[in-house]
Amino acid sequence: MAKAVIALGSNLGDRQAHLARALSFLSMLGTTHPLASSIYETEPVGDASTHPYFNAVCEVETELDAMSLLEALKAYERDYGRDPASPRWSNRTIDLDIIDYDRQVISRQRLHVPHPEYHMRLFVLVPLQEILPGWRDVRTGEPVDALITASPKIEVSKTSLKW
Ligand code: A4P
Ligand code: MG
Repeated sequence: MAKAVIALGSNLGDRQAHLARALSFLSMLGTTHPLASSIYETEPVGDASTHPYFNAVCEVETELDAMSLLEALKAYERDYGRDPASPRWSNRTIDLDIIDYDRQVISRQRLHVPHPEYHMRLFVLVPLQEILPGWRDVRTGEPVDALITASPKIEVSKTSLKW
């Protein structure tokens, strides 16, 4: 059994519904109910993203190996509206990124874990800190609080929206 941390993001359409549906999907991949953060509204990062995002992070326990988990997430993204040909960082109904897989370091062509940019992204770090306040980067050992302090500042607001 592995513990995986997954970041969810949506900035098109009914963003809350997209996140909620993705969380139900993730709970089916896992063996227990995912540990989910609050839903945050966040300022878009990157020139190709123009609308504010809803972001969240969850931890799932799964029997899938890392590549099978990636395949499952990509298949879900394909089914729920992302055009795989759209440019990187563009607006999207749902984005599911693997932030961590069982505290492993994985460098394969299609999968990099920890996610290569998560430590610079407040829209991942703030919800991550909410669910796993003792989190440390697996490579550097830096605590999540220090990553937050060092990360480029963007607006991140916790909402009171329910899953
Ligand atoms: N890939 C490699 N490692 C991973 C991993 N750990 N998790 C590969 C998931 N995928 C991984 O990803 C492109 C390829 O990365 C995949 O085929 C997979 O094999 P993608 O999800 O298809 O494309 P993408 O989402 O456009 O790229 P990426 O790098 O995931 O983009 P980001 O970094 O997620 O940027 N602003 C705010 N406020 N909130 C956001 O959520 N998101 C983005 C998207 C931009 N700005 C944002 C947000
Ligand atoms: Mg992605």
